[in-house]
Amino acid sequence: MLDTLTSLSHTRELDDIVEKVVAGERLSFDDGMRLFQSFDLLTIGQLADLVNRRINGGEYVYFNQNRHINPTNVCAFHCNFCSFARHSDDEPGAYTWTPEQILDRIRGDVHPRVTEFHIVGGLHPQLGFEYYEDVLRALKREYPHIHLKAFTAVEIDFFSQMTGLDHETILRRLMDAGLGSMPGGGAEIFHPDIRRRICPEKADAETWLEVHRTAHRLGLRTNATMLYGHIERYEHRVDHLLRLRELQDETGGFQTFIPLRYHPENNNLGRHLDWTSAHDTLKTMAVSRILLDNFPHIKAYWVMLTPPIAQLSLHFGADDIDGTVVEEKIYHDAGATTEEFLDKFDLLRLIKAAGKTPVERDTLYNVIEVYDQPLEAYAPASRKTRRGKLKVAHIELN
Ligand code: V47
Repeated sequence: MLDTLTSLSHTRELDDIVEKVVAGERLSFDDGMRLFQSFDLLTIGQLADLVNRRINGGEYVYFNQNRHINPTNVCAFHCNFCSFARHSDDEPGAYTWTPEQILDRIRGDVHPRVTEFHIVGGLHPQLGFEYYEDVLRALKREYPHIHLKAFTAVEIDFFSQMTGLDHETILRRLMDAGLGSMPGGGAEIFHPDIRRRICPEKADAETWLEVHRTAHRLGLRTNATMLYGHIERYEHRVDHLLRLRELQDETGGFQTFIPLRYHPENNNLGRHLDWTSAHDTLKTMAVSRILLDNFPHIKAYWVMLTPPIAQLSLHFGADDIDGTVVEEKIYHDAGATTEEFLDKFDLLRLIKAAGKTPVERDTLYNVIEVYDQPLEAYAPASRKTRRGKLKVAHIELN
């Protein structure tokens, strides 16, 4: 394996790092910097693929049938990268749904195979913590079998400041209301030089990590993210990834890491910035997989990346593409042109056309179904011609 990888290495500049990864050695801060600084994308991709194979076998790619819910976009904080927030109920476009309005809104699309609600939103200055508990309770009452992955560490810290209760008490109360796990948002970039410029009011790195540490201690699994492609430099990305790796060594409670590509439209930061490149996106995915050697999964969130780049990411270390999503606001307010919903067949097709086997999972990665038959076996009638032929190129039918 070593010979193959080093002989395929294009520039040879990464040979010593290739040797370390092949030997299963952990990479240092400097190694991480050299990976980001290199343009030898194929070597980096191969290394990420090797790590993915080691951790996940490399054949399976996970997805779920989920629905995103953003209960309010009214937010007390002013993050410079955010296009979703409104700062008062009166601002044009501001909304807050009552728990009943949420139920009315989702009823039409929650079919029996949906296993997860992903719930994040604004930090509403007046609603009070009880509103957020009520949202969880209402969803759990109507859908007791659906897992609630809800509220970022930043939201948990905001609830704590609002009520004077500590993080543990807030988390326990939310668990009583139905909380099953936490998403990875709000991490942005941990380094204070960047954090104070992009989200000065947000919980700092230590607080974000402490909330996740507490959640892990209480038995909750959580995810982690990194917002990249704005004013941060490579050193800030490596610092961010290594802080996550350190906490994971301590608790083992993270499931998935999701690199989030910055979207520059309709926000303050975007007045000075354009979209980062596809090359940078694939490299960031791959370097994340290589450095986070203790994270079980790396997610290529298709809404944020576009389905074609999410598909390519499956050969650059990612083993998950998120789910059906249904309704998405945070990225679409910031310039995303992707769909908000892909159905199960779309996801199967995307994964199978990359030569991988789709696995439908629940939030905690319990396997629901392995789709190892040819794609045709899963096609609904709407995807076939009147003669019963599948409307995709024959070359995809693997
Ligand atoms: O925390 C906000 C980011 C996050 C922009 O855990 C932006 O499975 C890019 O965390 N450009 C929320 N990013 C989304 C999130 C997430 C998404 C999917 C799955 C999971 C998971 C978590 O979105 C925020 C912030 O980092 N964000 N604005 C923007 N303009």
